Amino acid sequence: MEDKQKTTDQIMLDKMRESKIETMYDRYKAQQPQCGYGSLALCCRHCNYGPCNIDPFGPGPKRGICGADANTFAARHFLRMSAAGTACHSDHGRAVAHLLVATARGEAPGYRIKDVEKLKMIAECFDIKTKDREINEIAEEVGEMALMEFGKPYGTLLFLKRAPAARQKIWEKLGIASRAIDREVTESMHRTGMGGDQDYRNLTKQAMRVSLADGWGGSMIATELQDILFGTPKPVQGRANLGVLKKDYVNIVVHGHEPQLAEAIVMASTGPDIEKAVAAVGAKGIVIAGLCCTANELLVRHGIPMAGHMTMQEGAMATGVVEVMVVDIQCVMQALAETAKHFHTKLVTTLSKAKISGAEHVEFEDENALESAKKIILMAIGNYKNRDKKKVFIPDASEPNLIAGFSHETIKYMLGGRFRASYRPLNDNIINGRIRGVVGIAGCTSPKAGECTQSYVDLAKELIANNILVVATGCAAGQCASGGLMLPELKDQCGAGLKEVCEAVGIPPVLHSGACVDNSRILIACSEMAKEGGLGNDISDLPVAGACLEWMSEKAIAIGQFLVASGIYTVFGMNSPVAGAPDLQNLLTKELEEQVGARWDFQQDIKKIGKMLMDHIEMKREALGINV
Ligand code: NFS
Ligand code: SF4
Repeated sequence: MEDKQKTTDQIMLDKMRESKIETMYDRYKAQQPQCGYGSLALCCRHCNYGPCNIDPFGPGPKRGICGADANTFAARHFLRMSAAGTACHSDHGRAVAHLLVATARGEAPGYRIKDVEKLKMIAECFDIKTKDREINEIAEEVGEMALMEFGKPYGTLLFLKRAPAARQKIWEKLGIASRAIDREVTESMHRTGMGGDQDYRNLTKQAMRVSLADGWGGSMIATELQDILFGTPKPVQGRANLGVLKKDYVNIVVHGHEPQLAEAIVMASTGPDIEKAVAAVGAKGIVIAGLCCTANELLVRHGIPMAGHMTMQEGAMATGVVEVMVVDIQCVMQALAETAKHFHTKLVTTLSKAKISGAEHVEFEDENALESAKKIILMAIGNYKNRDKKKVFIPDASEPNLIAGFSHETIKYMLGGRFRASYRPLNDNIINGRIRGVVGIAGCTSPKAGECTQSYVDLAKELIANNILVVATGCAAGQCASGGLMLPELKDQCGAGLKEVCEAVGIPPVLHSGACVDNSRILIACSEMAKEGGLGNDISDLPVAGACLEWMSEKAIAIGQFLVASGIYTVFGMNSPVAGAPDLQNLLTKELEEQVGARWDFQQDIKKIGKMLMDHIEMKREALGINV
């Protein structure tokens, strides 16, 4: 294959192989064959009687030492994954709430309230008075109220009220309306311990309740409070690919998830002293680029370039031009410490809750964020001289320009017009069939799916060609961004109806809506579409669906489960997380439909997923009587 046809990550991977630098693909190979019990969720080590295994096929044991069966094994595992995913997004949300309070109190130098309108809207959601009050006073109360959502002893989460009334009734009837976020996570751990909850249906209900505490709790708090602090995303131009890193510049790559770190790095990267320091080392300037969800956060709010998604992190370092890779938490591979040894790159951790052996640590707190950020920037500038020019290799692939920044507010505004922003026009375009439906693609990239795949790009292309609007988040969005899919010109690859809408409104057919916590934006968009009328009265009536092709993180499971519990049919690629428990698999992929009006599907062959999503959308259209 000519280099030109190869993706940047493939070019980089080839180069790393040539340079004998180990990658995740090597380690993936070394892990083969992966444990069959684990792959089927038939391994339990929740107590020291174990580890226990269940033999799915042969004459071996069908129960653990305590008597737990395959469904219990898999359901406990599934619930723990949901709880862990919820904990990740929610602990992130908590950090943002703390920052909002600190900012309001003037204790977080550099940060400020950027979106007052959203602050007031969230205050109203929380029943906080806004009239005749100082902005900072409102912000402090909003932050504190958000913090209470984690541990309040009574009642259910306040954001659940943002769902359509019909949806709220379903949650109440099933007893899955989430209570305090920490309570749901703790209870999930409690129930999955040895001798706890041992009914797979009951365990799966808790998986819904804890995941709803993610989507409508921790993730939504993260998204909304970040918008208040850093601005609600609006369409913005950006660039993506390893090509955003520049030879003659000091390159700082920000990797991880919580945008407060990246925002501080951006704030601290300008000013006369920094310029002087850069000039003194002979560099032309500073490039800040993002990786993983930090990249998504920076891209949708500021148009700051994205170096890549999950499976590109080692490759980004192997360009040899990264002076500092600064990380916070989640999806940061320990392998980076080893990759860094081949280069002059410094790997810098910033949170006391996430250190990596071999990395340098610069502690990052709300109160000293700017100072720490400056220290890291000066460290990068100082490290520029240590770069080994012989090792520099930036894949010469194009770096597509793109448009990102489609919050649900923006989608509403762009489609609905300046004066009466609403989802009416989107609903109308769905009803008249120009747009068949909407698919949210979310989640990770994985070596299990193949080497440097373009699976999300292929899926998005298939969907838009069939007049389905695509909303992307997380690493799925990252892959679509580097695949050049977020350009208005892409309308030419759309079906006629979607093309017409994209042309009239000036949006690309694949909308970048942010990081994984921003899947909460999809929940709000769907709620508003349902409330707008004409497409039923609940999220489960809408011709919409969700897909994650290459899931990796426990966070992806929590997302899938809250999408389903919110009424959105969701397909995951590769292996089912509960494959060894046929009854549980049946519950997730069939029975849940009766409970929550939506279900999971798992499909090994990711090429088949496009058709599954489209069939679902047509089925919903038919039920609505709009099969035009
Ligand atoms: Ni989502 Fe973001 Fe990417 Fe997967 Fe990891 S970065 S929070 S978990 S790998 S999409
Ligand atoms: Fe085995 Fe039961 Fe203990 Fe799990 S909880 S390790 S199945 S005895």
